[in-house]
Amino acid sequence: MGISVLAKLKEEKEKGNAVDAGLLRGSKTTVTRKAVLCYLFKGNAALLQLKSKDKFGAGYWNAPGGKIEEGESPEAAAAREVYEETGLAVNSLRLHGELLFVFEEDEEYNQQVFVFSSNDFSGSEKPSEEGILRWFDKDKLPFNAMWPDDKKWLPLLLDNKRFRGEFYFDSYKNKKLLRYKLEEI
Ligand code: 6OG
Repeated sequence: MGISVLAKLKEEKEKGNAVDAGLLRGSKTTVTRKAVLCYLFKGNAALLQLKSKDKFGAGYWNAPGGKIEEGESPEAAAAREVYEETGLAVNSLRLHGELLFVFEEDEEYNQQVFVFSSNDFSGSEKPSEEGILRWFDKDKLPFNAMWPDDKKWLPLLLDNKRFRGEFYFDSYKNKKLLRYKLEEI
């Protein structure tokens, strides 16, 4: 690795844009996007959203979430996104872990995602333009219509565990999961 690349990575890291990618043996992956996901649970049900056309992950069921804004904490972003996308106000959140998603052919989509859950919220849900909402039985989640990484780590979240993971896809268009690393913490 040339010195200029190292210098650039150091600069990125100082700006908070580079994250350790252990699967690539200590190399750094530049991540400019930081986002959150927040699973809401009511008894045995989980609230998912069918991402609308033109949204990131369109056609997939996913938890409410989205990008962290400048100067915002992951917790604040999770509460804001849940409110904007569901109309529900979360009173408390549990942080389960951090996931790194890498799209090898589309670096601009690489993102670090903080994953939360909550069973402590109020209000009544209403959909947004991000997508329609539906409560699913925790044991009947629509994994065939969800991001391919979800079936790897979501069982840990459902088990109330904490974890860290890295998932490598070919491209945003293909969404083929090439390899991954996942550990409980
Ligand atoms: P917006 O661009 O919509 O934020 N996200 C993923 N979620 C899952 N389950 N799997 C992935 O594997 C994901 N990559 C990103 C994080 C993007 C939203 O999509 C989530 C954010 O909630 C690749 O603002």
